Parts: sequence; structure tokens; C-alpha cells
Amino acid sequence: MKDCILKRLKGTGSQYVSGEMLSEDLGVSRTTVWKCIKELRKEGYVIESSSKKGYKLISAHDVINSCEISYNLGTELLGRKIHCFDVIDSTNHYAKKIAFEGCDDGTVVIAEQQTAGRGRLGRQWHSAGKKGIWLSVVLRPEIVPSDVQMITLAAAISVVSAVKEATGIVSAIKWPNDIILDNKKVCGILTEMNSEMEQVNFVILGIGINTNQDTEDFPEDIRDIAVSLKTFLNKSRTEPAIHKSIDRSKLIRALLVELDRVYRMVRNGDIHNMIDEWKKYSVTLGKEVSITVKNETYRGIANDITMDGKLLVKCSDGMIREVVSGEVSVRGLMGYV
Ligand code: BTX
Repeated sequence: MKDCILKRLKGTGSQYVSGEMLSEDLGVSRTTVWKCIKELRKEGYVIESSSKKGYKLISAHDVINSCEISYNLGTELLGRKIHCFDVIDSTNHYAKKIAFEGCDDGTVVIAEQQTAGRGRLGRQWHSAGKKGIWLSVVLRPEIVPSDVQMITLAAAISVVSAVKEATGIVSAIKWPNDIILDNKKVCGILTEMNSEMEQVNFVILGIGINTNQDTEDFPEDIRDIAVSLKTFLNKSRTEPAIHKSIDRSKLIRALLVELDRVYRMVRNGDIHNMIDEWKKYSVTLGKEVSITVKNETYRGIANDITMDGKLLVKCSDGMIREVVSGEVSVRGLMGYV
């Protein structure tokens, strides 16, 4: 009921809608309408009420719920079903569970906080409450398992474009799965799959974006490599009182729209154009990198990327090596990037 009332308030824009009309149209009592309005206010919606005119939605303060994210989203596939949680162990974990249960392609899982957020290779992902975007998407692309890296590339493009669209901030892609700002990690992508030999059953695409953390919100051991969009945006402002926050729901909506677009490129086999877009945002290509695969480390220049997302590295012995993302750590020789 709360969602129905919210949709009605959103639909009327700057107009008031009377309590009487809401209760008649939705077939509930005026008291129920009032209770829902109270709950919406508690969630962060600013709703004006007037005894004569009714209710008017003024603004939403950092609210993330499925109605807020999906309202007039305009995507073809992404986010037709959205599961939102206050606290969860890992959105990837939950997404995997519902993927096994048969949920639709494009189903989204979002949490305000993760207690066991995961990175690659069993690493931890720090996911502070209400400070970031911790989100997973269940995808069912018709691709072979060796092409799954394309989903990570698609996600990286989507994050960079959505961040630009929603905040004006220009970030960049560090192969294979980081988005960086100021040489620090603002977003990590974890792509996991379930497959047969020849066919992917589903992919869980996990995206973690640091949005509103202050430096002290990160554990000490990652303060040198982690950054949030908020700290980046406000780095020239010395007075904390005038620090601007990032509108997380606006960014999530932009991300789903972008992901819908780029995932469509994957599904339509439009890989050339997708790779071209990826190259535009890459900070890895042309750089001297150090690649560690298991216990072996080698250096070279990151020359190019293949159509299935492998990095081509020209090593000092003149050989060009194809690097697969799965088990590597890539370090620029001039620091993290
Ligand atoms: P990664 O293995 O490339 O990066 C993990 C490493 O990044 C950690 O070992 C740590 O050094 C550093 N790190 C941890 N937390 C943060 C942070 N908040 N910001 C910057 N650096 C950090 C990257 O793996 C993939 C991360 C995916 C996270 C999403 S969130 C939604 C979904 N659910 C889930 O459990 N994981 C994904």
C-alpha cells in the first residue's frame, strides 16, 4: 500500500493529492493512508500535508527502496524486479540463491549494509551502512564461460558513465575490475558465474561503489587505496558543514539504465563498439604494469584488450602475453594504478 501511495504522490508532481481521493482510489481507510504517509516520512520522504488540500511529495532524502529505484526507470531488462535489504551478508550471495531458484534475467539485489561483502579471490569488501551502493544483478546471457569477462567490462563502462551522468565526476577503469579516482579505488566489481562446459547458466554481477564515506569510515589498512565519490567531490572544500553528499538513488538509477544499455550490446554481439567504449575510459592501456599470476610476477606494457576481455601485455622479452583476469593482480609501476 505504501508503494501505491508513493507512486501516486510521485505521479502528481507538484500537485497536492487529497487523502480522500487516495483512500477511495486505493480502497483503504483515511487512517491507513495517514499511517503510510507517516512510514514514508520515517524512511526519509519529505511530504507536506494540508488539511484542505491533502499531501504533496516535496523530496526524498537518501531513500533506497524498490519503488524509488524502479519508478519510471525506463530500462528494457534491468531492475524489473528489485530486492532491497537494510542489512545482508552479501548481495552476491543472495543473488546467487535467487538465481538458483529461477529469478528473471536482470533481477537486482541492493543492500544498505553488507556484513560479509566479498571481493575477488576471497578478499573482503568493506561495505559500511548507508554510505555506499552495494548491489548485485542476476544476468542470464547466452555466452560461453570463457566470454564472461565481457560482463565485467560492460559493468565497468556502465559505472563510469553512470557516475558521470549522476554526479559529473569523471572516473576511469583499471583492468580488470576496478574503477578509480585520484589513483584510488572508488568501485570494485565482482563477477561470478554458474556454468556448464559450453554454456553459462547465470552470472552474478556484484558492484560496490563508495559514495558517501569520509576517509575515517574506511578501515585504516585501505585508507590509502580507497576513496568515495563524496570525498573526491569535496576535496577542495575545507569546511565539513558544506560538504555535499551523493544522491545514491539517482546514481543507482543511472547505473541500471547504463547497464541495461551496455548489457544489450553484449546480448546483441556488438562487442567491437563496447570494447571501443571501454578503451575510452581505460587507464591501464599504454601503461607499464606488473602482473602477478599465482607466484609468478612479470612486467610489461599493457598494449591492448582482446574481444573477450583479456589484457595483452608486451613483456620485456618481447613476447606478447594474454592475461586472463581470474587470478591476477595488476599494479601500475607508478603506484596503485
Ligand atoms: P577486489 O578483490 O578487486 O578488491 C578487494 C580489495 O579492495 C580488498 O582486499 C581491499 O584491499 C580493498 N577494499 C576493500 N573494501 C574496499 C572499499 N570499500 N573500497 C575500496 N577498496 C576496498 C573488488 O574485489 C570487488 C568488490 C565487489 C563488491 C560488491 S558489493 C556488492 C556485491 N556483494 C559482494 O559481496 N561483493 C560485491
